[in-house]
Amino acid sequence: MDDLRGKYLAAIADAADESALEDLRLRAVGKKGEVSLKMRELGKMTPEERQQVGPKLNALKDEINSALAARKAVLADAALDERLRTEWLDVTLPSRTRRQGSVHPVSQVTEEVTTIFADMGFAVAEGPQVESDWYNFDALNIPAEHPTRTEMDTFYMARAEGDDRPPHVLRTHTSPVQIRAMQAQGAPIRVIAPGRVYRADYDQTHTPMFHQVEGLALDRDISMANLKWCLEEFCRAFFEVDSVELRFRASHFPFTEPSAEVDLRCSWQGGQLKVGEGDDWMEILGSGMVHPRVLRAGNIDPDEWQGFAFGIGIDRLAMLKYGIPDLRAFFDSDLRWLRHYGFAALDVPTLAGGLSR
Ligand code: 2NL
Repeated sequence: MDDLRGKYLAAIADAADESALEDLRLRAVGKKGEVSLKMRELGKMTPEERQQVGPKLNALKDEINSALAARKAVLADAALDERLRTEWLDVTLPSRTRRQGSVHPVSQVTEEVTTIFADMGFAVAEGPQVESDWYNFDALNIPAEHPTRTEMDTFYMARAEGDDRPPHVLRTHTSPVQIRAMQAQGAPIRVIAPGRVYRADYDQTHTPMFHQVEGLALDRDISMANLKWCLEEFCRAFFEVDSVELRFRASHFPFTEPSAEVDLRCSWQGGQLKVGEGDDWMEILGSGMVHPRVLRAGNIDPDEWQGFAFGIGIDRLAMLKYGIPDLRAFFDSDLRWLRHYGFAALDVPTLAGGLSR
């Protein structure tokens, strides 16, 4: 027993790491360890021998276990000391030079548009980008057989196997946000809904994700005249010119009646856009008087309330105002592009302080 004690206590004191310790533990007091085997021999002894040897073996086992625990603590301390010695940090070193972030032109223009309409009393509404087909299509008087509903034009979400309900879609416009706003607030109402929209289209002038702002104003006697003033005022403020001229062209959308596409008088001299002068007309948005069926979808009585709605492409506005030639570069996340076209983070657009500088 003294040999065992001497052998294991010395080995434990010498163990270099935790795995060596575990090895020793198994060899000494593990199920088939030397001390455990000796304990099994107790069964063959006489009661007198057993009374003598048993307590000594138990004491030896306790002694070895204590030595194991003590050595383990010493090794852990040493490991921590080693980490503290090697993993240090000089907190007095100067920090990394600050990189200036920038505001994306889409965010900048969204802020500008929001600021202008907020000044006219429009609140900002938000809603989900994954919509039910009812909010995206039915509520907007877009019939089941309408071509925009096909997988050619719209991104459909997958349904679980065996789920036969109509699939959700990635919203193709922010109109569903306004349907939800009508249901939640009722009339009168003035909201704009800026945000991401999705259509299955990719070429020189289309990206599958782009940005739109829609506007909606409902009251008892809102007319096309109010729409025209609102849009003129918007264009004047947005393009930062003293006067603008708009041209309303008859058009057709399922959700408005009558409907009009709106052109802005401009000139293009040497690739430079000038708004409010010249002999060119540039289409900038679609609009109209909200269709009675769409009002009903928003739980609003069309015999009592009426109003206008419009939709503007934000990305195109950004290209026009800031002279950005290629739409696809908008979503490449190229830092050189962002530094070139981005805006200083703290230049928040305000009507009093100027929209852009
Ligand atoms: C376009 C056309 C438009 C609307 C969007 C709208 C929304 C509701 C009710 C009625 Cl809730 N209309 N939105 C109306 C007319 C045109 O967008 O060409 N946008 C770039």
